[in-house]
Amino acid sequence: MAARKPKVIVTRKLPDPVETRMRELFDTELNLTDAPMTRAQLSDAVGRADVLAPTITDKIDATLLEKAGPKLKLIASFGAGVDHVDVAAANARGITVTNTPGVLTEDTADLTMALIMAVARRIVEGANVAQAGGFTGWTPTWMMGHRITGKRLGIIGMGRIGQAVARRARAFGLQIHYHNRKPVSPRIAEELGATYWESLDQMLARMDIVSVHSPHTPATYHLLSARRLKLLQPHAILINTARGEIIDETALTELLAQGAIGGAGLDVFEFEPRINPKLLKLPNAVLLPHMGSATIEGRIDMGEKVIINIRTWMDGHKPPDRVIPSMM
Ligand code: 8YV
Repeated sequence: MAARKPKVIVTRKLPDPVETRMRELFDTELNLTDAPMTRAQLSDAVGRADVLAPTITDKIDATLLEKAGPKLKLIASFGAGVDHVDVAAANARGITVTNTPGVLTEDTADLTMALIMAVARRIVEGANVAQAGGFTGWTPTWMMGHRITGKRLGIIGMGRIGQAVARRARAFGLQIHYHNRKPVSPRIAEELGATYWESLDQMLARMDIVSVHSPHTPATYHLLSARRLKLLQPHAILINTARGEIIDETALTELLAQGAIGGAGLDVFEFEPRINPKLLKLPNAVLLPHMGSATIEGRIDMGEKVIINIRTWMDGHKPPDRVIPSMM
């Protein structure tokens, strides 16, 4: 890498300390308005930058990458998921792709537990009543939800976040089950008291709560299809803080409306930011606007990782968080 500072184009507004440091280290162009870049602006950016620092709201597909200039060598994405980047197409052009794993694990796991509690204990419904001045006095049978302790939690995808959820859930007295491409190590399985299910279908039919923690890849698109969703027990609660595309949202909405599934806690949506209008009206669905990693600490740590990846590349080394297509 030449001594000059690389041109880094950041597509969205990042936390101030991250942006300031990026300006110190690189020839950084910031997005001061925070409006998502249009396709034309993204094309221009990939044409001019040495490094693009995008987020989930930027679709970096093969067609866009055809506009990449010869200088573009690194896409340092701000976020763990990389389903918005065609990593294979980037790699084919000699462009390295990095992400920010690890630093949003605990925050996402916390939000997952919050959604489990919110759905099972009807927290949003209750808060809405109280805040609207509708609390007219305690009654023995009003606002009853379901006990968490002693129930079975089925985790789909036992990577970092799945395991962080399992640790928390165990402390809440939940029995941990999981489906993953392969079992976790015996040490982790023992620590979590986790039961492995090779067959997702078998696991789904037995769980009280199911939580999704896989990446979105062609293999996990609609992993929870209409057929699989119908395997859930009528009292089951489905949680998704991973990616909306993993669940057939239309089928889920229908099944929730029919009472064939007990409830859902969703932080992500299939056609984000659009949410199925029918889903918006369901009292047994708690919906959040993709907030899994939205802590000040987490977002600064994510920015730090972006900086470390760019800096390492700039110094002629392999960035630590390279995304290898076979790992996805
Ligand atoms: C990020 C996420 O905030 O990291 C991820 O995969 O889903 C979010 O929590 C988002 O991706 C930022 O680009």
